[in-house]
Amino acid sequence: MPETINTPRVQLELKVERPRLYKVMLVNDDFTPREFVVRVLKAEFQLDEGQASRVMMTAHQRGVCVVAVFTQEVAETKATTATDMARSKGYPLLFTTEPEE
Ligand code: TYC
Repeated sequence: MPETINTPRVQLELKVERPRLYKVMLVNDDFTPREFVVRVLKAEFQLDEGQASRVMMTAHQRGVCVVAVFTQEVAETKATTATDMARSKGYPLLFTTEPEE
């Protein structure tokens, strides 16, 4: 008897979920110069001058602004690198991360 006859078959259904995305948030403060905020946004988040200025002004006026969304590790690394850039110049500028709804 050939073994291939009546061999039980199992259908495996593989479901791949999209990774949850995380927002990088820019937090306003009273001390970091506007031009420095714009410089960090351009350097770490590849924003152009206009985009960086709008994000900076939104945080300045509303207290906080979403910069961009990434997977968790990329978001956390970019937020840390950008915050460290400011610390190295003595500014209190802060970037945080939070999961998207
Ligand atoms: N509020 C700062 C100032 O007036 C500028 C600033 C904008 C700082 C946005 C942080 O996330 C920020 N110099």
